[in-house]
Amino acid sequence: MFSLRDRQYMARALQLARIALYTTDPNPRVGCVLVRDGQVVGEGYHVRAGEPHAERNALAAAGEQARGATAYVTLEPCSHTGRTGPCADALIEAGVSRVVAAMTDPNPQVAGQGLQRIAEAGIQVASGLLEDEARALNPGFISRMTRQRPYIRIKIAASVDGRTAMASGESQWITGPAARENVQHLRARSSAVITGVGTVLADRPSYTVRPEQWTRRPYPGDWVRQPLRVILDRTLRTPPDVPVVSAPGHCLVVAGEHHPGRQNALESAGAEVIQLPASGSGIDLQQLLVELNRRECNEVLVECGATLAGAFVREGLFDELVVYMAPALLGSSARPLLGLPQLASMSEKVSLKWQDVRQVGEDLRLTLVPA
Ligand code: AOF
Ligand code: ZN
Repeated sequence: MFSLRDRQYMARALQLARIALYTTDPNPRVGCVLVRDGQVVGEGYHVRAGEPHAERNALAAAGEQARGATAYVTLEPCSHTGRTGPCADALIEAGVSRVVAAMTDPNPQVAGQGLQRIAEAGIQVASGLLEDEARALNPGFISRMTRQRPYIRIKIAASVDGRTAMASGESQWITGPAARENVQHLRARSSAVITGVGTVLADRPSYTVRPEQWTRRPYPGDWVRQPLRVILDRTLRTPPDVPVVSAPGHCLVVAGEHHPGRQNALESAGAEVIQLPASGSGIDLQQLLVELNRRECNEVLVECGATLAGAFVREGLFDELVVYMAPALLGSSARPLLGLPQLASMSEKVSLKWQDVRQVGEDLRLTLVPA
């Protein structure tokens, strides 16, 4: 059904989609290539929500040459009128003769109807070319559309003996500058960064994206949003003057109890404070994900200490574990990778699968997914 040429053009469309990795949120990353008589006549990608979709950008570039062309799109053309009109109609009007999609759109407002409408107009359609690659581009969007929750990535920096902090809590600079810059890229693609108040107090992190400091800056610095910063803080202990509150972007403090005075102080400092159900062990993570789904969060990055990270893992609420491993030993009194104290027998172990291993500067980056 697909030729080698088809694959090459779809690979190019995927490459185009990737240019806007950090900007389309909450929309998916999508690329489009228009080819006529073996010539690329138009290319496009979606840049930001509210702006034209990939297909319209490609059609604008191709002009009249779109007539009779094949459109390669990394996501099924939309059939609904959201912030913009349906791309399916735009392709039909432009007179393309064939549409090849990498995957159908998991958005229930589209879900096959875009390709169906195009086929009904007498245009050849096909779907599923380089589908795995296309899905990997939008894990968060797909998760939100199909599971009504964000894609959860947990990031941990550890020594080779699996320790994340000294017994005192001292934890900064386990990994080197290249690993830390790599984390910046994970943040940049995330809708939200989640942390716990313990980490906020101990490390005073800002959790911002700082492209001006990147040595590898793939796209212009203004092509970056600040992810929503979420602090889980059951008893509302976050001091109003910490960097995570005052830094550029939006900070959401999630409390489990009502403390009007502290809430006012945080709100005056620019944070938003909400209350969610909580137990002694912390904020109800399921409810947190409901809230983040409501806020259209696609990918979320959990950057916190072992206790909170352990809670996400214990509840099975994670899709990816990214461990930056430094060539150092912190010793047996240092803190563990994850707080999972209740595991007692081999049968209770959390099984994972290796997805990727690579060296980043002096450190290793291990990417694991649930088995
Ligand atoms: C496409 N091409 O490039 C993108 C699509 O609010 P809107 O109008 O921007 O619509 C957003 C929805 O459109 C989004 O949820 C997804 O279903 C689809 N995104 N579709 O044909 C694109 N970005
Ligand atoms: Zn569209």
